[in-house]
Amino acid sequence: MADTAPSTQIRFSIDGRELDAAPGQSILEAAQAIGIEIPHLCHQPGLRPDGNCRACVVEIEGERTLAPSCCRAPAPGMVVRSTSERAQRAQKMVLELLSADLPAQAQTADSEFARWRRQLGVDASRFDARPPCPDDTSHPAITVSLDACIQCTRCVRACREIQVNDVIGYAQRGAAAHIIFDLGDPLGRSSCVGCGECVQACPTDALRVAAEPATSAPTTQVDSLCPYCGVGCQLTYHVQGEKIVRVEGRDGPANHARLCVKGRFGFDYIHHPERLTRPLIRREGKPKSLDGFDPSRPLDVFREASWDEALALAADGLRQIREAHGGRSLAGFGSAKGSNEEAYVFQKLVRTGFGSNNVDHCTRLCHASSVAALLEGVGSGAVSNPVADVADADVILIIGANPSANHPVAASFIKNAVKAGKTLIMMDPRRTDLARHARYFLQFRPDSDVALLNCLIHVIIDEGLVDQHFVEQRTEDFAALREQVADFSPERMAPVCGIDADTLRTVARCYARANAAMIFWGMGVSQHVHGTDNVRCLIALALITGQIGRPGTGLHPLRGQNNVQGASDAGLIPMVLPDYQRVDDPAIRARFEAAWGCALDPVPGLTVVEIMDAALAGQIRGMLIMGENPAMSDPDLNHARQALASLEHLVVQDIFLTETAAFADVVLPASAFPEKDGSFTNTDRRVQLGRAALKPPGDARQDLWILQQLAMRMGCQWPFQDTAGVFDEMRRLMPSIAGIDWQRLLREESITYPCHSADDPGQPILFSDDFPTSNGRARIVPAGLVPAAERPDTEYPLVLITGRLLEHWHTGAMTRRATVLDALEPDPVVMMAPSVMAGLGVGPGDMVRLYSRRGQVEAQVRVDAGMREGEVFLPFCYREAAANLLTHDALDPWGKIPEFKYCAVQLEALASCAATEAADHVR
Ligand SMILES: Nc1nc2c(c(=O)[nH]1)N[C@H]1C(S)=C(S)[C@@H](COP(=O)(O)OP(=O)(O)OC[C@H]3O[C@@H](n4cnc5c(=O)[nH]c(N)nc54)[C@H](O)[C@@H]3O)O[C@H]1N2
Ligand SMILES: Nc1nc2c(c(=O)[nH]1)N[C@H]1C(S)=C(S)[C@@H](COP(=O)(O)OP(=O)(O)OC[C@H]3O[C@@H](n4cnc5c(=O)[nH]c(N)nc54)[C@H](O)[C@@H]3O)O[C@H]1N2
Ligand SMILES: [Mo]
Repeated sequence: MADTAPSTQIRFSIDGRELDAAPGQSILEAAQAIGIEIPHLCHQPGLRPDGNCRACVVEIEGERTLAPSCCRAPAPGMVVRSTSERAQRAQKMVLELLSADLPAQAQTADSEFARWRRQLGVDASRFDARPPCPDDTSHPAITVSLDACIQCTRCVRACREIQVNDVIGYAQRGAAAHIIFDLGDPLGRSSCVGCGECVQACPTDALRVAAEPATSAPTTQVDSLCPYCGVGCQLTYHVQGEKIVRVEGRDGPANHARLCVKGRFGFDYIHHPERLTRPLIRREGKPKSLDGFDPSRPLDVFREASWDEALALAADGLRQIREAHGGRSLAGFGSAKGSNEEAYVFQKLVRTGFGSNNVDHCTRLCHASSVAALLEGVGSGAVSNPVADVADADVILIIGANPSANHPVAASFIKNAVKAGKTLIMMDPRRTDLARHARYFLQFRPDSDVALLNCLIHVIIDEGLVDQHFVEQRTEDFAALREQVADFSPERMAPVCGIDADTLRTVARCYARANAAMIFWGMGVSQHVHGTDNVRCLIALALITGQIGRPGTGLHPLRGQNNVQGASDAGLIPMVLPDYQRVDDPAIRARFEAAWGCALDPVPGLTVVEIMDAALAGQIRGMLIMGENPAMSDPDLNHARQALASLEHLVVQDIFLTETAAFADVVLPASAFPEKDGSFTNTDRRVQLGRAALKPPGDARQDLWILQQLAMRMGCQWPFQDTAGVFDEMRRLMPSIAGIDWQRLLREESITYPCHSADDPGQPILFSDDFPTSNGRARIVPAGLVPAAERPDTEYPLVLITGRLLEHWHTGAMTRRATVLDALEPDPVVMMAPSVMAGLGVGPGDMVRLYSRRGQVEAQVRVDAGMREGEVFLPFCYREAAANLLTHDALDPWGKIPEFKYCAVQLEALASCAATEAADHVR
């Protein structure tokens, strides 16, 4: 060993053993690396060493005092003793002193602290205890027992330095010192976002999971992933009997053991009493409607059936329509919450069993415009660089995204980067949490992205900040861009986008001059009738400045669902087969026809909103919808629900009786995320493994099994034995994952594609040499100004922005059935600026009615100083106030994405509505 150790290693000895420490390693860490455990409490891997508890003291030869090994660096030749009598006496004394204050339950708990006490043989303490203090149970997820706190400050560092939420602080001095939340508030009334990083850090259970059962029954641990967003956090489920009792972050490449409130506390939806456990068939004569529909009373509308009966009915209905009207009269919505294998099998079922390309999924409502612009510009629709690259960036630009709420763990790495000195630029009509970390926050007018971005491009060209070499060598059509943006001077654009000319210049320079600058964007960019144009501008910005193809640069559309990247890759898209291979390319089609043994429809299929329109027009007659809830998530719901109701035959495969299931003829109860094995692809293009921790409840079945049963009954003969078998077929047809096989995935847990061969480590950063376009160059596509489809007017004077809340997932199907999440955000709210409230004469908590030309909803007012005047924000997760009753289905012509982020509404205080109604009544 000694010969091979690099010279930078520091050789020393501990407890008689020679060892090498890497530069920067503490004595404690070096000892741990060779299996010597020194007691420690305030030290936690990943947290800055603090050295406050002194449980880890060791004796160093030649030194008079003991040294804390967690923050002491070894020196060459140092002789350290961690188990000498003197060191151990001190370690034990620390534990005994700390034990004195602990309440009884903390003495016996299975905490890290209790384990150290047992290990060192410290039982009862000889010292006087502090007077006990009552638990703080104000937070639905986390219980605080301050008397079990040993002031190790791990929670403070976890909250401030890891998650950068700055909720936990340290108050007073000496014996009175204690942790506080905000200014000494109860946790439940503080600004805590419930990420639970403090719970994971606490060694004494002073901060603990509120709902965790006190029983000491054995738990099994299953390594898996988070089922919510595209960040792709790795986690471990702790299972007791048939229940998940706790979730812990795992050290995955995308999360490094961090989680957010949903990933940590939002998993008990799977145990909700409304879980579907038996196949359901609509009762004769029950109207397809949401009026009076109650998901807790399925038998009002449906009757239970055996799998045989339900599957036969489901498949027969579809087959009859296919036989009578052709494959193009059927359509399927697959799921971005399912695995890659499920998505692949779903699109194969539609393409070979239904007989058309009418297969789509929520990507259409999400980043369809981004993907359209990216494929056109750089030849690949996925991100160019992973989130983790923020550590290599100098400038981070975020536009139209709210990562603190929607990609919270990614947001924590962005905040870490800002703390490390990187410059954050944020652009959004709404000031969201992350904006307080931004050097430049541009609260511009919604709908004016092209004006804003073209202006930045104008400044960059005007001031000679273009990367000429990059533009000449790697791109085409720069001249057209120069011409297009000539009129977009800061002075002309300032009034259009609401940002002053100086700021526009400063920000353009900041981005262009950075050594490495990275762009993230979200739905605020993509969900517009000019979504594709918005993204064209972002691509142009990166291309003309050469901010792409290197670490810390590039384009990152933050992907939403946990597997929207993978579902798209697997072919849940009407124009392309798996791996974005066009269905209208005869050579590609021939390849798939040979592999699948049947003829394929050469015509690209319809998209989500087009399918709804076609259903209403009688052209689409039958549908299979798996793991999507369009009766809540589609725009203009009155129209979409009418379309669903008009289908001759609708099969819904879900885990709950959703609003969409209310229109179903057959409902098939499926497996939830923690009940299945499968691969999932995160926003960074990392393919990762989800593992089953539980069996589906009752008679619910695996999604993959259900899809294959339907396929078989529609005449498909498939050879799949298991999930791995499906993946194997996928990799043979998808060049970008050809190098990933199931065994490798099991071994490595996370592999980034493109990965072409078994020895390809995967490519996290794309485009370093060329672009995957026909000539290897990126195409610069200029964009002009296109207004939103429905602008405010005197009748509907306000702009409605729809979006998300941290605690809820989309249509609420899962999170409103998760105890903690629903307790945190139980009621429909609409956010608005104080001035809008004053204008209406309403206060926080008052009810208002929102109207658009298409529908109306009622919600509670929430004051949001981050909103601009003239705009209101409504989350779309509440079925009793479904935001999409108000939105409209105007589409972006390229991405076919609806304009969820902009329509015109009117607001009325409900008290005054009531008064008007009463007056009407009297008349
Ligand atoms: N908690 C939670 N997390 C989620 C989800 C969830 O439902 N809940 N969903 C997941 C999914 S699928 C997705 S796609 C992502 C979405 O994540 P985000 O893209 O962050 O989502 P949104 O909240 O819809 O919108 C982002 C921002 O767009 C801004 N915006 C509105 N109009 C405009 C405009 O004209 N221009 C610009 N530039 N910005 C505008 C809004 O003010 C808002 O801050 O989140 C994922 N993560
Ligand atoms: N107004 C407005 N509307 C929007 C948006 C917006 O910003 N504003 N955003 C749009 C965007 S970006 C998106 S991505 C869409 C999302 O729209 P959807 O995908 O329709 O919304 P989810 O609520 O995520 O639906 C997921 C469904 O899958 C079910 N499910 C969960 N896990 C499983 C599983 O393992 N198996 C099966 N079979 N089912 C499962 C859930 O119960 C739920 O019914 O919404 C879009 N709609
Ligand atoms: Mo999304």
